[in-house]
Amino acid sequence: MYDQMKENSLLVMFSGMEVCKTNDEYYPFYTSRNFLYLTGLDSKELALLARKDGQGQVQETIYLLPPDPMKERWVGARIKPREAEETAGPQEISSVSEFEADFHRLATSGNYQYLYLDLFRADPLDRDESAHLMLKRVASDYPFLKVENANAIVRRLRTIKQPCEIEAMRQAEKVTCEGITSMMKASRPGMYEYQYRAVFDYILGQYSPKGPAFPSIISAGRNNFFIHYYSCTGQAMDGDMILNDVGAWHDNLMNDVSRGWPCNGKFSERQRILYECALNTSNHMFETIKPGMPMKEVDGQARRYNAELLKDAGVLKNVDEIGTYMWHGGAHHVGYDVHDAVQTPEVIAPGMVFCVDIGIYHEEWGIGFRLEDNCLVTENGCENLSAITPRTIEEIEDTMQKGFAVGV
Ligand SMILES: [Mn+2]
Repeated sequence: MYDQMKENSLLVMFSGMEVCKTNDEYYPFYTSRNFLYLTGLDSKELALLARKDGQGQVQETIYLLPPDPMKERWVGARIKPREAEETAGPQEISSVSEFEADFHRLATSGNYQYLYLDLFRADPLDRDESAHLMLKRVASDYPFLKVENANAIVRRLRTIKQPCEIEAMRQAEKVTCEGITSMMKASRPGMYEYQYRAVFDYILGQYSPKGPAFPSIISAGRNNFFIHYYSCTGQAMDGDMILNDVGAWHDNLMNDVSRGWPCNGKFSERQRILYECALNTSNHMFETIKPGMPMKEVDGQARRYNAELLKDAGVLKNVDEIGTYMWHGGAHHVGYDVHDAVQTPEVIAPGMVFCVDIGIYHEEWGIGFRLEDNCLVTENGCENLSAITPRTIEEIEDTMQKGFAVGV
């Protein structure tokens, strides 16, 4: 991080504030992923202040919430300086009550020209985060500080996963696999989408109190034609495909896996035709992806290859009309976010992890599903991190015949 910052610069990162839901209730707090990435600290209202001098020397201070026995009695213990030191390893630990005075002293010292802030917004109308509020204060009180965007630097770092992050993702894959295979085993005509979701959540609950890594998409039949469907109210009828698009996490790293299966455990002829096209396309991509390949070719090649297979199968007349059946790409990076906040690379490199997502939606036949796996790019090729979750027709049908252990 710091070697990419200019000399004579300050960096301020915030962990974030709770957002009010109603009256005195707040939404579950979610620490800024970039703060978490840099510090490993998962708690509200913390700050990191780093300063880089003219010789490139860096000093870091972490600001923690001060001890407050009465508040802690209600909502649990706050992070203690010793814990922060073990996790984040900063040179100094202080209290958030000191942050303003410390920043003022550094900003007016004459030693610093630049201030790095994490200024991402997904939408121009999004509410101000702590960094945006700070930007306004800096513009009025310290106009001589030139503001730089720390977000761009952290995105570049997050593009390549570290070995410990890849290991955490492997652990998450095991949990997701168990969650999906349990849904397959529980599956039967008449089951409601929310019952499938309850099975998935039950399994994840055996491994962590945090639940799914992102809102699960689980649908049946024609609901599979809503790409991001969350209501989970529908019922699977005999002959319907089930679609899931779900993920678990481990140490804040997550995965994103989709499978499709017939709710009655047996692929129909038409389901088989379409599923084989998706599977063979996915297999082709895992044989093809390697360092040096342009990133946009992942979706591009998958589309062209699948179009040829669908044409050979007699489903598609003209390969140019593949958009009738393939409604989305799916080569998004995954990591600390399900759509990971990386700098989308031009070219694939070792250590990247992104989804290979082949979706086929045939409205006339009433069959829609996607096959989404997590691709880790290696030195010479790639590895399918989610290969353990049943993906061939035989594997899925065998898994479904094994029946289910949880009482639903
Ligand atoms: Mn997905």
